[in-house]
Amino acid sequence: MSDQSLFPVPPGFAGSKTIDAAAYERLYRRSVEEPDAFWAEQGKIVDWIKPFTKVKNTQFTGDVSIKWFEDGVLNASANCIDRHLATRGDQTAIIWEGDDPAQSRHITYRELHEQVSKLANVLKARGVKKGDRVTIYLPMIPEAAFAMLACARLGAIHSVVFGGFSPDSLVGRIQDASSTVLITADEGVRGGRKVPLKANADVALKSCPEVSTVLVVRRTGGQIAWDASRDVWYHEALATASADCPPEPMGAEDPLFILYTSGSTGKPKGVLHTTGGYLVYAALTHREIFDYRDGEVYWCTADVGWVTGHSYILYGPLANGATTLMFEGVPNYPDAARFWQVVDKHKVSIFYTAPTAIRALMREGLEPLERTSRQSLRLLGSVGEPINPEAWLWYHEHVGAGRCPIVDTWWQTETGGILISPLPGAISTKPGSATKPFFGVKPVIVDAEGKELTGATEGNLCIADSWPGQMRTIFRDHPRFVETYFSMYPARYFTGDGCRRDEDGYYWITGRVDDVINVAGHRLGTAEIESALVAHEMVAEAAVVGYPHDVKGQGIYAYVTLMTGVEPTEELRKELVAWVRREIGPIASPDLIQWAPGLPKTRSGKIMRRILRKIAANEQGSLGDTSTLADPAVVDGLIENRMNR
Ligand code: 6R9
Repeated sequence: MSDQSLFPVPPGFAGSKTIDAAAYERLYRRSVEEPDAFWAEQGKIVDWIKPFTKVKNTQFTGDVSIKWFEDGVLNASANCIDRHLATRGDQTAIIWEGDDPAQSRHITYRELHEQVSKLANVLKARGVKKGDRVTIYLPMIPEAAFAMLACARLGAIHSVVFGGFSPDSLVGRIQDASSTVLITADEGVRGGRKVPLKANADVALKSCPEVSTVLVVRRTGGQIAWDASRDVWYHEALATASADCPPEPMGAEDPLFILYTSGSTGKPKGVLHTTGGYLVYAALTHREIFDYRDGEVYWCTADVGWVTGHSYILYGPLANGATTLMFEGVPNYPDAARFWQVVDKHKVSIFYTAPTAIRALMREGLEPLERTSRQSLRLLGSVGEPINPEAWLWYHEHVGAGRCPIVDTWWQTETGGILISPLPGAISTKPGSATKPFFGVKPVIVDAEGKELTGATEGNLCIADSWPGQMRTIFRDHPRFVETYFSMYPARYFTGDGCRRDEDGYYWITGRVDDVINVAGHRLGTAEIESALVAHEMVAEAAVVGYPHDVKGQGIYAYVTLMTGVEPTEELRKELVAWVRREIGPIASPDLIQWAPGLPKTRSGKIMRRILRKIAANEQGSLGDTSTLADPAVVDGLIENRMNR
């Protein structure tokens, strides 16, 4: 897919704001030239108990210090709930759609206020106060949102652990945060199957004696073990709690949450976000990038266990008084039409999902889409990994019927909110490009030595200056924060991603730079080759890694998942090699192609290339930690059929 395919704003897309390309450029220039003036204005998107007088106080050198709106005082829960009560108390804040299509719930802002206040009082009675850490290990049920907001109301720091994580992973996160309270559920439900959350928590808590309270939400009523000295039913505790709980006044730089994320080395890092800057940034990006309009239903399919769920299911939408949909289930249950049925059922206008889900649904063909109308959709979003043009086009043509702009949003747990994305209505898009930086964001592309590259170029993506949503530190490990993000390229935040900027100034994220391979002296993005492979009509998904090659330094090893029903043959293997040669050039021809019925993925859908690299290098003896995989059994099959023996 070349840079030539430019998709203008669809004619039917009426933006509420008449921002066009020129207005974007003008506003953008001002935002980076006068950050103090720009953010002083934008900071008003939230309500302050005590307004800030200082705006930006950040330093990317030395000990690295990042402060925004530092003398302002606010409360995130009050911004997401209380301030909407007068005008939209009876409006739905959260639509909950169960795993079972027969179950859904509407929660108004008034009900949200009551639930959150009661829970906050329960936590308070259990000794939780400002600055304490509370670990949340819940499925996608409204109580997850209540729990996060209840912590925010008290000024306690929430640490949400994705419900798919193992007991071991939970132990590490509880211990690192030294939480004394855990909020969980008896069981979760996903795709018709039960997830034994309480049983997992029981195993984990054997190693966490400091946890003195476990609040248990009854989701399924399934059999669970009970420790009366520690376990408390959520519904019983709330039954007697007062619904009056004034929000704690928080300094802008007081922590809001910790979220653990994996790096390329070591144990997961506790990414710390603070209150003021994070909330301003989440709210502003949600309003501008998703073009949110009053009364619309907005649906982000992420799990609240990931940053996307924090910023774009919860904080951004609720700060803006939106109706946000929370989905307990999976895209293919009861069948592959589920997403589109939910869109029709709740009249979703804005739909935000991940490329991996789009590719999985593409495999199923058009029939599931044809059973639904999707007339309510106005805007589509993508996040989590580079979207290959094939998936982008399918999303655009079939899901959105050519009517809806796509916002391909690039960002990270560390960035708190979206940094590079189209503003819908303002900019023509290109399939596979996240397009241009958001206001206040200064991307720079550098070479391996840190030299800034200008014009159309390719290199490592850094950000030259701070934005309000930036993480402030790694919890209890500031030296690791400085080392991980600011030591490689001094005075710049290093994203870990590779990036290309084309002649129109559009940014194309090429994948993590640790995925870059060097083949016979040519640098190649594995994402580029994957994109070429999946452009073939018989290929559903592909993952490409480098492996040691005697002559070329590195060879290209491709794991290919075929469309359902396609037979893997020697002939097809040759055809795919020729296909990639044709799409990119001879230097990109895969040396080895392995048929992969499935790829090892994290539970958030990211392909674990580290494992694929080991198998390709014939180093399967040292695979390292595979506990975060969605389906560890996939790996055994890949090892058995590896090509590089
Ligand atoms: C929000 C989120 C961050 C990494 C990031 C990059 C990849 C995310 C992307 C994208 C290309 C996009 N990534 N969005 N790559 N285009 N639109 O996913 O956070 O889980 O921390 O992952 O995901 O490689 O560095 P996180």
